[in-house]
Amino acid sequence: MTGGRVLLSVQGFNPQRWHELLSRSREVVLEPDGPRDPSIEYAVVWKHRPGVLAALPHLKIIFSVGAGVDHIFEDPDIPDVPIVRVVADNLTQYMTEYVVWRVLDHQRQGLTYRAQQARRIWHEPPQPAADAMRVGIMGLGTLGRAAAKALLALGFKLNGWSRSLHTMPGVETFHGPEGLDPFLHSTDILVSLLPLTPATRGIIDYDLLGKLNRDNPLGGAFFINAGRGQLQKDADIVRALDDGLIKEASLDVFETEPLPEKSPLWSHPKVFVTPHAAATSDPIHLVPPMLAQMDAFERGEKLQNVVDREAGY
Ligand code: NDP
Ligand code: OXD
Repeated sequence: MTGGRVLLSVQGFNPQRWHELLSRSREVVLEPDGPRDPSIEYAVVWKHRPGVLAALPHLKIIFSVGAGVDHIFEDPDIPDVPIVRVVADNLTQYMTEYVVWRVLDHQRQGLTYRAQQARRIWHEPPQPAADAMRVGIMGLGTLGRAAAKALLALGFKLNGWSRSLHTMPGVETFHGPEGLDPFLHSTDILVSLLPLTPATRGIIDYDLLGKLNRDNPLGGAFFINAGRGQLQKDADIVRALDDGLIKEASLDVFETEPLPEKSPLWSHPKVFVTPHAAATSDPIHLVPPMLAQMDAFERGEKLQNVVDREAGY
C-alpha cells in the first residue's frame, strides 16, 4: 500500500465499516502511533478527539464524515490544512426525501390524522393544495437547492434565504440579514438547512418563529429543522408551539444530542422527532470519493468541496 496513512477519528458511532472501506487502498489507524506520528497525512473525522489533529506534523487534509463541519471547529486547535466536507448525490437524495416527507406530512395534516385515528375519529379537515402554501428554505446550498427543486415539482411555492445572492427558477430568493424578515413574513412552512457557524448559532428563536406567516389556509406556520440543533433554541420552539406562533414542528436535530429524556419535545403532541437521521452518511457512497481525492491530491490536482474556514462552512 502506498501513500500517506489515514487517521479515522470518530465518536458516536461504530467506525468499523468506514475502516474496512478506507483500508481497501490506505493504511488506516484509529489512534496515532505516539504523540507526533509523522506517518499520518489524512484525517477522516466526526467529533474527533480535540487536540489529536494539531499533534500530527505531516497532516495534509482533514475530511469530514458529514456535510456539516461544525464538529471540527469545536476543536480550537485545528491545523491549517484544507478541510473537505461531504457533497454526495446519495446524501442529497436522503435529505430531499426527508424534507419532502416532512413538508407533505404537515401540509396533508398527518399529525392531525394520527391523533384522530388514535381516537377512532372519521373526519376530513379542509385540505389546501400544495400551491396554497409557501415553503421557505433557510440555506440555499447543496441540500437546500435540491429540496427546493423537489418541492417545486410538487407544486409548492418556494422562498430561499442564503448568505449571498442566489437566483433559482421558481424560487423567490432573499439574502443576508436584511433579507431575513421579508423571507420569514412570506413563509408558511420554514425549513432550516443552514450550517452551524458563529453567524447562525441560535438564530431560530421565539422572535424569529413569530415572524412566520400564519394567515394561510392551514391557519398556522410550521417549522422543520434538519440543519443543526444549535441553530435553534429548543425551549423557544416549545413556547412558540404552545403560544400558537407555530402549529407543528418536525425536528431532526436538537441543542443536545441525543435528545435528553426529560426534554418536553419528546412528548409534545405537535412535534415529530427523528434522531439526527435525515441524511445519514453512508460509507459505501462516501469513502470512494474521499479515497479518490487523496489520490488526486497526491497527483497535484485541486481538491473539491473545500470548506471556507472564515465563513465556517
Ligand atoms: P452548503 O454549504 O452547500 O449550504 C449552506 C447554505 O447556507 C448556503 O446557501 C449558505 O449561503 C447558507 N448560509 C450559511 N451561512 C449563512 C448565514 N449566516 N446567513 C444566511 N445563509 C447562510 O451546505 P449543505 O447544503 O451541504 O448542508 C447544510 C447543512 O445541513 C450542513 O451544514 C449540516 O449542518 C446539515 N446536515 C444535516 C444532516 C442531517 O442528517 N440532519 C445531514 C447533512 C447535512 P451561501 O449560498 O450564500 O453560501
Ligand atoms: C452531516 C450530518 O452533517 O449527518 O452530514 O449531520
